Amino acid sequence: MANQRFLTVAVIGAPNVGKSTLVNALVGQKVSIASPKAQTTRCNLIGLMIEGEAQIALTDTPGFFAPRERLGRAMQYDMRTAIKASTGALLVIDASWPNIEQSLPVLTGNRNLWSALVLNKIDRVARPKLLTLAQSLNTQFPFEATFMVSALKQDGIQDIRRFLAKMAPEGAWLYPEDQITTLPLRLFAAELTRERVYKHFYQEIPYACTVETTQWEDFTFKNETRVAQHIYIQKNSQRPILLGQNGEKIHGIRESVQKELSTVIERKVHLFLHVKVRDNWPEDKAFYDLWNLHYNA
Ligand SMILES: Nc1nc2c(ncn2[C@@H]2O[C@H](COP(=O)(O)OP(=O)(O)OP(=O)(O)O)[C@@H](O)[C@H]2O)c(=O)[nH]1
Ligand SMILES: [Mg+2]
Repeated sequence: MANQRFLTVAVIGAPNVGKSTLVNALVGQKVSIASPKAQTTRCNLIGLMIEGEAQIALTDTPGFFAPRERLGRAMQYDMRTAIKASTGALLVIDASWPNIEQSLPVLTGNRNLWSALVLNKIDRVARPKLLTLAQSLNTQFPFEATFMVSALKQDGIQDIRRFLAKMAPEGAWLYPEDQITTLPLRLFAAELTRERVYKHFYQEIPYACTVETTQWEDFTFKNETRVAQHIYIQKNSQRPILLGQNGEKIHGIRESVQKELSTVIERKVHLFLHVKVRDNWPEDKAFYDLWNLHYNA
């Protein structure tokens, strides 16, 4: 196509403000998992969208927080890498619970990229309060534009898409037209399972768990795929919680992931979940390599 334009944008902000939900809404399909638990996103994930002649690579990033452990440091390092690699940033703020102190310093340290402000979750906030918030933030930082959206209800998303297309400089598309993510399917499948664990075991499990797809076998002639995954937890006492009585909890997760994965890959999926206790997985370099996270960040 003539006049191609290409842009890389980092979607950044505090944990739980709706960055992943926004990326999914912009892409038009789920590419990144979202949950009510803060620190759901563990590494940068690229979602791709096309608007007119522009292809936009949106990097969903882990939220800003002060890390205490190795995994947290790796997550923060990854987020900063995304900012450095991008031409622009969408700074997402939860308008129902704005936490600006955490957000602005990240931008002021990166003056060579433009930023737009996205006030998300407007479905929860009265209009006058939104306008005051937008005004106040714009006096604190020179944003290119301000958007008020509900990523969850897909309200206001088209305005951001049009804006991003306008900001995209001339340049060849880096990805094929029909590609929506750079995340390999086996990693995405593992994320789907982790998302369920975060949603169903809000209190008990999330940070203690990680998921790995250990087997992926396509039976093309039957239009079926066999997927096996390990859910790693850190303590034996977490096992019965995750399994539930007679295994009903883990079966629920299995059914639900199997169904979503079948829809995504358009073939029948047989999913096998195995719960493993490995207390030191957050110190295991193999997990960092799998997700392209920097082990010694
Ligand atoms: N009411 C409302 N809830 C939203 C909206 N956008 C996201 N959420 C919810 O906010 C929670 C966090 O969403 P995520 O997309 O996971 O947030 P995130 O910023 O990616 O979070 P981390 O990856 O943990 O940093 C989820 O429960 C979403 O459903 C919105 O526009 N309105
Ligand atoms: Mg996220």
